[in-house]
Amino acid sequence: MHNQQIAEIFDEIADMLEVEEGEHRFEVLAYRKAALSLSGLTEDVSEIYGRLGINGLTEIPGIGKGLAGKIAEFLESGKMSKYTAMKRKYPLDFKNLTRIQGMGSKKAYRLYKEIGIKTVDDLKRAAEKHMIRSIAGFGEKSESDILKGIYLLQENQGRMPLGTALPEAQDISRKLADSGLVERVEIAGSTRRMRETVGDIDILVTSGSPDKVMRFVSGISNASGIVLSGPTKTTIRLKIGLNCDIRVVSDSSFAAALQYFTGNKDHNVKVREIAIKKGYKLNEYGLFDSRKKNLAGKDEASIYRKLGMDIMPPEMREDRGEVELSLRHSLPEVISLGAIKGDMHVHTNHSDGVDSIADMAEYARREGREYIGITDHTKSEYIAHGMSDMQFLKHFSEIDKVAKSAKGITLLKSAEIDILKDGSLDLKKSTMEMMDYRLAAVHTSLGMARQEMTARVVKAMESGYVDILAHPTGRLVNSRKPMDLDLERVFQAAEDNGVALEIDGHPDRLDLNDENIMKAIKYKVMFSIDTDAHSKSNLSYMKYGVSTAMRGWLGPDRVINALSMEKLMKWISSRK
Ligand code: DGT
Ligand code: CA
Ligand code: CA
Repeated sequence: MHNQQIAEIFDEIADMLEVEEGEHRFEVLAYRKAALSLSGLTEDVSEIYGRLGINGLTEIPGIGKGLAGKIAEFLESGKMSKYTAMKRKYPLDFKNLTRIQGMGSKKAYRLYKEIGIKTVDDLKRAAEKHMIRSIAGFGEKSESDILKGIYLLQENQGRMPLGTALPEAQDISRKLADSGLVERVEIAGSTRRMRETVGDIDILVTSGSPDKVMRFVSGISNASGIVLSGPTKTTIRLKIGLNCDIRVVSDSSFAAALQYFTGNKDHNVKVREIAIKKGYKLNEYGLFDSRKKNLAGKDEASIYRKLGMDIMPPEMREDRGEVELSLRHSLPEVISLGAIKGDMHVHTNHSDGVDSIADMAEYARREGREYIGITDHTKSEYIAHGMSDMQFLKHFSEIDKVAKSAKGITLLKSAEIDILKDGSLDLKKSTMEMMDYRLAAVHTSLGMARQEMTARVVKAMESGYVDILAHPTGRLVNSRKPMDLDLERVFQAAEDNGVALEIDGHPDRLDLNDENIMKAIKYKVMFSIDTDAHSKSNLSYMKYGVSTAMRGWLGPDRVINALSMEKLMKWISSRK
């Protein structure tokens, strides 16, 4: 996939433009939007370009003629001259430096000018030697924050966010399926379990000619090298910076191999013990009885069945009690993608999204949604072009206008209201009363102390003007720790005030995460599983939210956007 690569280059150009004299505000924004749009795209830009040329590229939201030319240049030559030229002037690793919490491109550049810091390693060494605190504008606290941010990044090093790993795994699977060399292809491992980060991708195939499959994957364009190559297993190094194991298994072993390589390991160990107790042997080749006959059958379900168990979705296979419950046939029912009817968190080009209200509505309908709530930012989020009360009035009439002509989908008026430092909300009550429902979130002063931060969030929830608390902890996968919050108090406040907790399905967020969902379920609270989409293609992020909910064992009866439109409206008015 070139999309991610080009998106990263565009983001880095935006970083560099940001530190330029005179700030190229609109250019920066254009590059950021383009990066966002590319990273959410399901089809590889090289395929679009191959089929439709430059004109095809300009059809991508956020990509005009100029940027299309740059993409084409990169696809043709592997280089982008603008990037190369700017990089000469700014030889810093902006991409990784700006991943450190609180480190923007301007700060990074200042450190480069002052003491020549180019990489995260340089910065770490300098901070450990206390060289940062004496630089104007930094100080002791920011030095220790920088170090904390670096340690957090390094803890997760080597694990890739699911939002990058899954599209890559799907791309490789599709290429295998199209190769004509394989019969069955399945993604396994942590990617199939939809864990929020992935250590390596695992793919299983069946094939009559394993040697050809091994040769095929060695030459695949996703690979930057071969780590290991055997007759039935190849490990390739991917350009995105992750390994991928591709295994060829026989058709009669496929079900057992899929069960085995899906894991996780602790789940497997328990399932194998159950097999042993029944006098069987379970491994990646099959489920064998005492006469070595393979009983595994065609699919995983038949393996679990023969062991006296109910099958559970891969998302639940983490040895958190699912094996024991499955043996007693008392697994809880969990939400599934098919049960989702609406999306309560959607941005448009009225704030920091890429696409229009009408386009978002049309795409949401194609994704199978019956209703969506438009939740653009409020004025305090000025970087995201948040709107004032006045602007919201116009915005609402715009939504109403689109709603009239939109077919097969209902549009709801809402906003992602900023919870300000003192816990008050960023809009007038009269504006909030015009909405169908209200979603609120913390976006600023994320470093507040625990007591203060908890009081801030709880105060907002008690206002009577918050229906959904969006991305409750504020964490970002692999790059930002959750806010310091007393979550038990927040969950209690959600129960007391009838506020739904969001499971933000944006793969950078996944917030609440699986563990917090398990804790929150113990309270009488409802949940809202949303995409937080900033472009049409982001509307497909629902799968990440739903899988996170499944990993947290959330039942469909607890999800407001699994309700019909009428029941949702009842829920909203019941809490007014
Ligand atoms: P990752 O790659 O760290 O994100 O996590 P996984 O779960 O994909 O782990 P990986 O790639 O090492 O192995 C894939 C699956 O293979 C794992 O989930 C369970 C299975 N597996 C690996 N090693 C063992 C083992 O020693 N015993 C058993 N029973 N299963 C194993
Ligand atoms: Ca793996
Ligand atoms: Ca593996």
